[in-house]
Amino acid sequence: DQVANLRTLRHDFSHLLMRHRFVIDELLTKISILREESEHTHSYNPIEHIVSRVKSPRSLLEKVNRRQLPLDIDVVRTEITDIAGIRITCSFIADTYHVLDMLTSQDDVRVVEIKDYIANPKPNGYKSLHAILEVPVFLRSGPTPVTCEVQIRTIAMDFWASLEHKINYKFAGEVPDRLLEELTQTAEVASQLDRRMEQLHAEVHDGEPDSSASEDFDEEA
Ligand code: 0O2
Repeated sequence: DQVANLRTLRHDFSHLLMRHRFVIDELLTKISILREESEHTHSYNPIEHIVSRVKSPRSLLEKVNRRQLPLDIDVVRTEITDIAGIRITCSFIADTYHVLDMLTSQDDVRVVEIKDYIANPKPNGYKSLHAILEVPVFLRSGPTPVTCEVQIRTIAMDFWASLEHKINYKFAGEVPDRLLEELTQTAEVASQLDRRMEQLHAEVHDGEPDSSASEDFDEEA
């Protein structure tokens, strides 16, 4: 009986992960349409690159344990909203808000939550726009809403966040104070860079289409 229960649980969890792969596919299609249409209409591509991941079973279980949730598929599905994750990197701050707007104004996209860490950075200096979106995935049983965490940030924010993540990992969360301080200062330098690059861009391209867009390299999602 216990073995049968375990099998069902395992089957349900792998189905859950599969649904989250599907929601990523749905959202990547939407993002790629927006990107191509922007390029076609405005000769401007607001997106630099996109990466996506589905949480590994191990890190999902770790999070379930950390949050002290029961191993119940419905609880996990509703409580853990970042099983699917997409990270979009843009050149400029204005682009991050623009991309978020374009995505969230679509009829079949429901906004569960938005956290604006660009306007309100975390104390360590972390900046990014986070949106928990719910999108229908069309399964054999019919449309099924599935959530995905979309993080949108500039190249400078992404550079900072990936280094900070590596440093945290290296020190297993116990980062020496001196490094923490240095990191918070570099976050400010990254913000200055963003502001200055945006000003420079506005000065050079004031109202004029970006003709370099068509020369971009292809990127992988
Ligand atoms: P991974 O491996 O990237 O998925 P929760 O999602 O419940 O754990 P919270 O605070 O409600 O936590 O969510 P929040 O603030 O929206 O942040 C979730 C994700 O944002 C993290 O996912 C990171 O990807 C990123 N993030 C948030 N804060 C920081 C930060 O200070 N530095 C860096 N580098 N990234 C951050 P995970 O699950 O932690 O990791």
